[in-house]
Amino acid sequence: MEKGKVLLALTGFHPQRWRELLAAEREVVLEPDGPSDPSIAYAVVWKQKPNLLSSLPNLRAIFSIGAGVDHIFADPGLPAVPIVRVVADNLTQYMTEYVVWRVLDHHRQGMLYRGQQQKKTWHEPPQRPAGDISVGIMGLGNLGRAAASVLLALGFAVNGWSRTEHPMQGVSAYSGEAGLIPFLNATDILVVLLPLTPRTQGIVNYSVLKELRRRNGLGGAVLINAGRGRLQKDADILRALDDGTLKEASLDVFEVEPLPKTSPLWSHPKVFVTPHAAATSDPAHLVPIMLRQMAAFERGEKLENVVDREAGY
Ligand code: NDP
Ligand code: OXD
Repeated sequence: MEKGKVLLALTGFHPQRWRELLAAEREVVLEPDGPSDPSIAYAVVWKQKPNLLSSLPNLRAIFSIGAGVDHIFADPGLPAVPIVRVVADNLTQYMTEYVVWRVLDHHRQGMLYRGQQQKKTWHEPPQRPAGDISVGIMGLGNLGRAAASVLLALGFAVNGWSRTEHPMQGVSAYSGEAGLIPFLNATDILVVLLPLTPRTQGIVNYSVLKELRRRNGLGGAVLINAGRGRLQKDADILRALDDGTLKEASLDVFEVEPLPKTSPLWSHPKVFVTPHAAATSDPAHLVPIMLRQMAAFERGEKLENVVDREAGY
């Protein structure tokens, strides 16, 4: 197969570094030469413009620059070519760091101590062992499993929830709709690492949060969402924080991003906000993986990490 040209179509990311790195091996353009440009073989995208890819006659594959692909499926004119998502050690490592950082901060009462420091209060609250706390990972996929193994090594009890059954040593695994309530009932700290699909949209709502266990040590249930903002209902999280259903939350993603300045989440004393920064897409690590895949595809090999269109992730 002939060496194909790359269309780089990024919204919200500066293309320069991606372009330079892709250009080491490929011809790269930022716009097709007309709506049915025959020269484009691959599209490397983040939130591509709707219908941009729909009539490219020789498009072979679409590469997401992130692990999530909801931004690609948002396009009503998506052509029927394989969609490849990011699975990369360095992105997985970033996400593991974020999850472990936030779990430890809630477990070791970081919010309480930051408040005490502001008031110059010298007070030591009771401490609990990690083994008293169950961390429930909603979305026990590539990122969820990596975080789970580090949390297990730290001594936390770990539960996982996935669409299909996935046993993992040391993790109490739940799956499907039937597994959701038992999973929540056994979870003190809920970590959301689901993809956004029609089945998961809005799943982090008040009635789900109400099912969390609030038994051991933490003094309430905790939510950590690093999956996607539209998995959650921001208003339900606020309600849950204000009536004690939730003790605290760490949110990296929001229904609307950037989080509007008017959102009460910004200044809520029980909320820790990061700007969709849990695991960044670093072109220096991700472009070589894409280039390797394109070259392998042209040698007749199969693409890896191809999205299941039916499942939507
Ligand atoms: P994976 O596809 O490897 O894992 C997804 C997991 O979610 C799987 O366990 C899957 O189940 C489960 N799942 C999907 N749909 C359902 C459902 N309806 N019910 C129950 N479980 C479900 O994805 P990754 O781990 O690589 O990434 C997860 C998400 O993290 C991405 O889609 C993205 O949205 C988000 N992300 C956020 C970043 C950030 O910076 N905030 C950075 C990177 C990713 P099963 O195992 O059965 O397939
Ligand atoms: C991703 C992201 O999906 O950064 O990789 O959100």
